[in-house]
Parts: sequence; C-alpha cells; structure tokens
Amino acid sequence: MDIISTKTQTRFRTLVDILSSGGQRIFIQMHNAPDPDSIGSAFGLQYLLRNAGIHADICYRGEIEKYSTNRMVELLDIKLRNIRDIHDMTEDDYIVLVDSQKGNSNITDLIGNEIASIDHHPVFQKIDYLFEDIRPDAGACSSIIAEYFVENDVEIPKNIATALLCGIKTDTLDLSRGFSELDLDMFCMLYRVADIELLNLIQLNKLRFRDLTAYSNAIKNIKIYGNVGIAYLGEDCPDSLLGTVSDFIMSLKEVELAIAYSRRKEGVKFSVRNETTHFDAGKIIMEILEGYGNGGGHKSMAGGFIPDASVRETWSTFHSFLENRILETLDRQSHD
Ligand SMILES: [Mn+2]
Repeated sequence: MDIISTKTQTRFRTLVDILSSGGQRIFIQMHNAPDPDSIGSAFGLQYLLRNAGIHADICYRGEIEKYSTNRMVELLDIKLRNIRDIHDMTEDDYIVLVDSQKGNSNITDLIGNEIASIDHHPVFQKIDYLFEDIRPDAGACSSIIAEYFVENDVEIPKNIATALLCGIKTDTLDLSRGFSELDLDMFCMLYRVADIELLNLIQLNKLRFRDLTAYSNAIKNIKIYGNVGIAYLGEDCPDSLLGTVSDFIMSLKEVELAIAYSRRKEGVKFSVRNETTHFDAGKIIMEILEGYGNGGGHKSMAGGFIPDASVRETWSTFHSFLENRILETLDRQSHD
C-alpha cells in the first residue's frame, strides 16, 4: 500500500505554516447543513491542527438536519459552533473550508477570510486561496484528511477515526459509489482504529417518523421514463433528506438516474443520483438549470437550486415544464 507521498505531506505542512504565521484566529468552516463527511473532515483537521499547536473552531451555518448526523456529533462529542452564536468573527480571521469551496451555493460567505479549501468537489469558480487541496477524484473529503494523518505520522484517536469513517461511508454509500483507491485505503486504515460498535449505533436509526412524508411523496409522485426516475418530494424537504430519498429512488431496479426536488420558500432544491456510465449527474443538473438557477457536482451525485424569483412557470405547470427540460437535456447529452 503506497500512500506515503511527500507531495501531500508538504501540503499539510504548508497549511500549518500559513496558519501559524500571522497570529489570526482560525475557523474551520463546513458547508451549510453539514453532513457526516464535512463534520468528520472538520473534526479530523481540528485535531491535526491542535497537534501542530494551532487552535481552530469548527463553524457552520444552518442546521444539522439528519437524526443520525446529530447522533454522530453527540456520541463522538464533536464541538461545533453555529454561526448564529459567533458574534465576534472579523475579516482578519482565517477560514479553512472543508468539503466545500468559496462561491458554492451550499456555503455562506462569512465575514472571515477564506484562505484555504480542502475539498473533493469539482472546481466551478477559481479562487486564489493561500492553500488548496482539492481532489475531485476522492469519494470523500474525510479520506483526504485521513491521509494527512498517515502522511504526517500522527496517531489517529479512536473517535476521530470513527468520525472520518462515518464521512467516507456516507459519501460513498458504503463504498458503493464514486470511490477511489484513496477512499479504499483510508477506509481500511480507519476501520482498524474506529469504534465499530459506536459506528453501528450511530447508523442504527437513520430516519425519524416525520421524514416519512418525503418518502411517501416520492412514492406517490415518482415518474419513470426508461431508466430515469423523477420525483417531487413536496414542500420543505431538508437538503440531507433530499439526498437520502434520491438514494431510495435509486434503489428501484428500474432506475439508474434519479432526480428529486422539493419546493422551499426561497426556491426549488434538486438532488441527482446517477449510476449509468454515459451520463454525469453534475453536467446534467447544470444544463437542466441553465438560465434558471445553478447546479453541479460529481458524476454519481449532484445538487442544484432555482431561486424562487427565477421560477417563471406557475407552480402547477412547473412539474411538466421541468420534466420536459430534463428529458430534453438527457436526450442531448446522450448524443454528446
Ligand atoms: Mn463530501
């Protein structure tokens, strides 16, 4: 197993050098409504920095929506700070983004200075960070952080290993989608250290009773066109649940590409899942929403958003308008 690369070792040391040079306050910012991968990444990075003598607070905007993610935070005793409780951040403070990049629709631009990004999403906007480690091939940001431990010879505590493992398991759906060699290597390494009993406890209850509304809407509203499933999940389905329900739609034998969406006060949110070899979820949603909103992501999973002001159709005609756009886009992209 060759996972020692001096190149990345230099990267983490570079980050430490940058962060320790100016005496700024350091925040690790996760994307809004953080998921296990962003939490695991932030938790791991916070430990590594502390180990290098640097204090950093983990912050985020929005709510942790999923029951199991809240359990993860609680059982692993992860200290996270909601931005609404931080009143003294200044523009001199340094922000290290994990599992996200500046300018993405799922991350709020806080007053601090985003000087670094560690992420595994494709780059849509080139930002001049002081430090960046962006690897779209990685299935989880947690794998990148786990590699920092290996490369820098830092012993990994049990609770950190468990958190990072949660991150990899969630983003790669238990190593069943969009994973790389790095994810495999890190999964094995972490698995030997992690508290598997606790991990099982975290994953035991994935749903709350109230989540069933989104599932029942999916079942009621799903339309199948060939191997494509499109489902309206009703109003106000939280982001994380939107993803889980599109995974659920994907579990249908007939479906290889799923598009789920929900209407919110501020606009329409989309989640896309793909297991075909010829389509790319990120490219599909980008093209579907072009001129209306924005979307993007990986080949196997992506998301998107149309602001309310850009919904030009009435809501009753929106569904068929959207379906047409989806089918046209798929038709176009299948000929590319
Ligand atoms: Mn992630």
